[in-house]
Amino acid sequence: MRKPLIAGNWKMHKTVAETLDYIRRFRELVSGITDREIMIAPPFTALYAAGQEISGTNIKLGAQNAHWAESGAFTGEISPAMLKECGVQYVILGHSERRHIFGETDEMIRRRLEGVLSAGLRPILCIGETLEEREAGKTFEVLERQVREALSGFSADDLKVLVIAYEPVWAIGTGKTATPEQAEEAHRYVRGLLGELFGKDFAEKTRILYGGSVKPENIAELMAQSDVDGALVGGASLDPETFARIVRYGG
Ligand code: G2H
Repeated sequence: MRKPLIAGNWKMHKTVAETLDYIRRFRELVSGITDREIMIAPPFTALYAAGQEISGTNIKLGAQNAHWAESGAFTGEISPAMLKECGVQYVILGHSERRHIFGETDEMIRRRLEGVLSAGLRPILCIGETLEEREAGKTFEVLERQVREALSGFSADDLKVLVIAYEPVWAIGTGKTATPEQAEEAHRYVRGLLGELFGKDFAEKTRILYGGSVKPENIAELMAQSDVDGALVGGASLDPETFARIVRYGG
């Protein structure tokens, strides 16, 4: 059984003070929930304070990226070891904003993934096609390339803690959610590919989240799909009440 993971990606939002205020409200709203994992990924600057504030709660901490090296001359980057010290457990990698705005390549994402795994952290590998690619009938081809390249050189054992997030680029921050059927079709494809690459058992155990304009109104129908194991939520995770409604879907 795959335990659902509902993860909030705050992107470049919230100061330390705003983060602490959010957590104080949010932890009350989700206390007692144990049948699904809950994660928030504030910006780097708020991670340490967030880690202190959520300690002892059922909320896990995520980061929005990580460099591959432990330390070094990499101005502007943050290492997995630094994140771990803040209490981070999950690291989002290869988000489409990193790929498309900041030029991250599949190879860079593979290296970041390696660094995250070596530090004992759990990567959430984001993949997804653009509108142009979907309309050209290349969705599966793009997903295959992104998965194969990011995961090349790793074994099923290395990737035990891997989470994948399918985020169609055309659905991100646009208010346009993939239909549950479109999400399921892509998730099923990715699970099949994981089976081919790492075996059926691995594929059955690996969680695949959906991301792209998830909100309280559409989470339940997305989660009702058999291959959707959670959500990576951007805009709708910024307000504690709204995100708590998403976390509590179906209940
Ligand atoms: C996709 C998602 C979170 P939003 O980027 O990763 O953002 O829910 O705002 O579409």
